Amino acid sequence: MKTTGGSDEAKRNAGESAAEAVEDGMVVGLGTGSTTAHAIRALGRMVDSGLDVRGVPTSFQSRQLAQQEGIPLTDLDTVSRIDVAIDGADQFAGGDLIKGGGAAHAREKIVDGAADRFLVVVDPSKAAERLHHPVPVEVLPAARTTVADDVRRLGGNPTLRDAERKDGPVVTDNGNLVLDCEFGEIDSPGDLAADFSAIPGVVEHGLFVGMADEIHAGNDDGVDVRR
Ligand code: ABF
Repeated sequence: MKTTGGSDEAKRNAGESAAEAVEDGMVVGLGTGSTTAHAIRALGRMVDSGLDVRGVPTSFQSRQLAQQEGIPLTDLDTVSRIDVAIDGADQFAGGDLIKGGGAAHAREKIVDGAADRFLVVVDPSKAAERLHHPVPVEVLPAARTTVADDVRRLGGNPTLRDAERKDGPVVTDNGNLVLDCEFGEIDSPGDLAADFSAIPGVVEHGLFVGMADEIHAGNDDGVDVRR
C-alpha cells in the first residue's frame, strides 16, 4: 500500500488508538490510506477475539483490506447510521482537513459525515497552521475542462491527476477524474468549500471543514488525541 509522510510506527499508533474507540455492536466507517489501514488491521484482530462490528468501507482498497481481515461489511443502504468513522487526511489545521490523496474523498465524505463520531488518524507530517495542500476535486469526466476554468477563476491552479501517466489519468472508484487544485494558503476553508460545491460537474471536493470530532495524531512514541 502506498504510504505518505511520517513513519509507519506513528501511523500505527494513530490507527490503533482510534480502533480502541470501537465497541461491541457498532457500525464502523472504514476510511482509506496507510494510517487507517492500521486501524482496520487492529479491528480485524478485535473481531478475531470476538468483537461484533460491521464495517462500511469508503473505497475498493478499504473493502479489500477489511475482507482480508475478516471484518463483516455492510453499506449505507442497509444501516441507518454509523457509530464511529476512522479515516486519514492529507493535511489538518485545527479540525479542518484536506483529504482525497487516495481519490476516495467522495465516499469518505458520505461515510465520515454520516458517523456520530469521526476520528481522524494522522502522523505529525500532516499538521499545518493553515491548510495549504492542493485540494483534490473529483469531477465528472465531461466537466474536467469547465471545472478547471472555474477553479482558475477562483484563483486556483488545477492539475489533472496523473494526466501524463502511460495508462491514463487516475479514475476514481466512481468512474470520475480528479483535479488537484493548488491555492497556496487557504484563508477561509468554509468559503472555498462552498465555492467548489457550487461548480457544475464537481462530484465532491476534499475540504472537510469542521467535520472531525477527534484527531488521533500518532508519533513514534505514542499518540496525541485532540478533541
Ligand atoms: C485517505 O488516505 C485520504 O483521504 C487521504 O488522502 C489519505 C491519507 O493516507 P495516508 O494515511 O496513507 O497518509 O484517508
